[in-house]
Amino acid sequence: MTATTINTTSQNKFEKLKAEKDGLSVKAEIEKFATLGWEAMDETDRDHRLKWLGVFFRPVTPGKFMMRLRLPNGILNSSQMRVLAEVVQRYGDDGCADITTRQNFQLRGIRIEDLPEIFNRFREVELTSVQSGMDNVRNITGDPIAGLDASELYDTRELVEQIQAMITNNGVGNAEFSNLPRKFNIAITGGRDNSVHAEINDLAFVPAFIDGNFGFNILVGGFFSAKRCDAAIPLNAWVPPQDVVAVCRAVLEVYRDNGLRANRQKSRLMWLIDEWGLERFREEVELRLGKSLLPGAAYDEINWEKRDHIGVHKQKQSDLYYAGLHIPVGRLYAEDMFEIARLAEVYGTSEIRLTVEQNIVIPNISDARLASFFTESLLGKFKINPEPLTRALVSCTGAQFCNFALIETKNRALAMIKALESELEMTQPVRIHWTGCPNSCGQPQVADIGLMGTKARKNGKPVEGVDIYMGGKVGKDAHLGTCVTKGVPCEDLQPVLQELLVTHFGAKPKVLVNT
Ligand code: SRM
Ligand code: SF4
Repeated sequence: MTATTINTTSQNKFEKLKAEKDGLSVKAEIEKFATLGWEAMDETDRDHRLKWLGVFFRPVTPGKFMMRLRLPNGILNSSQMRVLAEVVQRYGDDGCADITTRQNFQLRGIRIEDLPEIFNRFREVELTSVQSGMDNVRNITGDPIAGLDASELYDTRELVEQIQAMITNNGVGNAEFSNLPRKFNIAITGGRDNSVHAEINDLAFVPAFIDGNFGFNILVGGFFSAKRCDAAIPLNAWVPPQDVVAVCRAVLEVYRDNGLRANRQKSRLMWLIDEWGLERFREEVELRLGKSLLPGAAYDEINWEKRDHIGVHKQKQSDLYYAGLHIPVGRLYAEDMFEIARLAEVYGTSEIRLTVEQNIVIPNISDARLASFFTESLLGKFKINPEPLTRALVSCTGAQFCNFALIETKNRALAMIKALESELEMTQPVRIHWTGCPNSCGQPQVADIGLMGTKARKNGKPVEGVDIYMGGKVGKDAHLGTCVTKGVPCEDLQPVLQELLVTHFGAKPKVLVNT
């Protein structure tokens, strides 16, 4: 079955809108939409199909759209960063950018009348936002220090580029993969610390050797949704690097043509694997691939604790360093982005990388330039040695821009960390992840302490609250955390977190000295 002959007999609202008109077809209508304006255009095009171009209508801020890019392996250059900065700059206070939990950028404040020009600017610097939302493959993640890391087993950059090129037809859009049953996440890691959270992707490749040959063990079916969360499971298959793109294609074809489409709550890949069993799923992938997959290696090479890439670290190239700058909850404004672009040019090789912890890495800073780099005022705002709790803070978008949100997240997360750090002496970073609703974009299940927005009650009245998750383990032996406490009102959260940090993470109350 090809993409154009998908069986859409039992159709929900989303299957219907896709069957009526492929999401990618709005690409040809951008000039028309820009002239019509957001209020006059067709609502289905505006609220749904535009997401195939990475343009998201925001019901919370109508008329001010969000744009989600695609940055394979989280890498961009300073010219691209400047273009993104110029795009958000024109929207004044409405314009900003967020680094996402998939090593990616989202831009805010976008006006529909500016889309033709924005897409032109993107084309000039080879940026694309195509197929980054709705039933498409999301940004493909890879090691943020690929090619820099002396201990890496494989440099993931080229493979990630190739997978994106295959899926998006080199960034222009590919109707072959524009009608999946649901979203789909791919990650690939060649390092030893699983810096991409492989276990929470629908399809992931982790380093493993067979008879001394390098390749990847394949994991499948990892996902979070409001209804169900599962870590990916081994497919019991191993591929050499040169087969990774073909395996991605084969898995996507199997999922596209057989994934469950009637109930969107059950449309992610794991539900198909449940229905078929892993053996049949593997056989169907082999059929599409046109050859057998080798059995998976007995163990993979993920045997390090996860690094966060903050701070200045030696690269494998002699006399070169990379600097990881902490970006509080991933939020950047135009002036920050111009400055980051400048630093990357002055001290590095114009390259900028993003991490799944919503931070930035500037690679290739020479030994001789380090002393001068340390004097840059931007490092006062985006620190290379932040406080332990701040250092590991992650937050999803939340109520400021997301209509699914049950609570405000980013500002609350920052205020809470500040309050906790004023009360506690920490000896180690503790990964606290905030997510505004059960969709789990902020990945609370991978955190030491995960906070998921919910409606709680206090004194008989509804208030903003969180469910608390604990036990998420990343890197070696990664596994998901679980909910330990439900419905804590946000206004009562600080002492609860304080207690958890003291009891489980060695925090000590600060001795306050009267002056
Ligand atoms: Fe997400 C939907 C933001 C990573 C699971 N996610 C949304 C929407 C598009 C909802 C909406 O239309 O408002 C959010 C956009 C809000 C906004 O204005 O920013 C949104 N998701 C995000 C981001 C920006 C969170 C962040 O602050 O970093 C991340 C963008 C990643 C990217 O660059 O593509 C983001 N979302 C994730 C992740 C984490 C990951 O991929 O590692 C997950 C859990 C993993 C997974 O998908 O299996 C995630 N987002 C969801 C879901 C639940 C999916 C499901 O199967 O039910 C939804 C709801 C949906 O798709 O229907 C969702
Ligand atoms: Fe929005 Fe919920 Fe995702 Fe946060 S977790 S960005 S609130 S959908």
